[in-house]
Amino acid sequence: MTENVSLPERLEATFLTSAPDLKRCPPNGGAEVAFAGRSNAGKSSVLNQLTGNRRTAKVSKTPGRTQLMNFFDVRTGGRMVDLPGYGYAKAGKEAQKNWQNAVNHYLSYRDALVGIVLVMDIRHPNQAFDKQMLDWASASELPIRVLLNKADKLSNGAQKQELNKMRNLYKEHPTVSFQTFSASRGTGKPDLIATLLEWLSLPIDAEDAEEAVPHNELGHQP
Ligand SMILES: Nc1nc2c(ncn2[C@@H]2O[C@H](COP(=O)(O)OP(=O)(O)OP(=O)(O)O)[C@@H](O)[C@H]2O)c(=O)[nH]1
Ligand SMILES: [Mg+2]
Repeated sequence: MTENVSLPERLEATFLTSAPDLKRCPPNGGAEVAFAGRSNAGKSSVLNQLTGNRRTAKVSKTPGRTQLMNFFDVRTGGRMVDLPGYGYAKAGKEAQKNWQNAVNHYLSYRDALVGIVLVMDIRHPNQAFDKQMLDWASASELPIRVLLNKADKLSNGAQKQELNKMRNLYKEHPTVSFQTFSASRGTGKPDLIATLLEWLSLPIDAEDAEEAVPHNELGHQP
């Protein structure tokens, strides 16, 4: 964990805008951290816990609630972006494909993106989408913090076991880090806030990079 005496207890953030695809995203306005993960893993809940405001991002018992990319301005600088969840089966195939493409494009081409918070349910970690995301982020050398969320659902011992298992699986991936988290209780929040503040103060790619060239494109398997 990062030692920081002046670590804030929360990251104040306000809703900026929603976008259905990359070209309708707001102009770059500082470093962005994206919150990704399977539908219902708790992305929106994590954001609300971080900001200390239950109404920052919508939370639902119905998976697939977040269907647009939602941008939030962090008061101290930079932005957080709540992405639509992967694998929401009840949405029409076409709708699902469209927003998955939008997310893949955003992740592959957004110059302002400096890091990803990948939210998993600690009881079902490392599913197909999670693996793809971790491999892609490693290949792109993009820092990625995995939250093993809903840790409150497991005993301390079982939490540690899952954490060690995941760390072990990805020990060859230097840009990937793991922590347990509980969006309901706030467990793991200081660690995440320290990481986010570090990422959000990173300089973003020069804006003269007119044609953004990704290291590779997410979702396009050879
Ligand atoms: N027990 C527990 N429940 C949680 C936690 N985080 C989220 N939940 C619950 O999980 C459900 C889904 O949470 P959301 O934050 O809406 O999940 P999401 O990943 O944003 O879902 P989509 O918007 O569909 O992609 C809600 O019922 C939350 O209350 C947690 O840490 N512990
Ligand atoms: Mg959501």
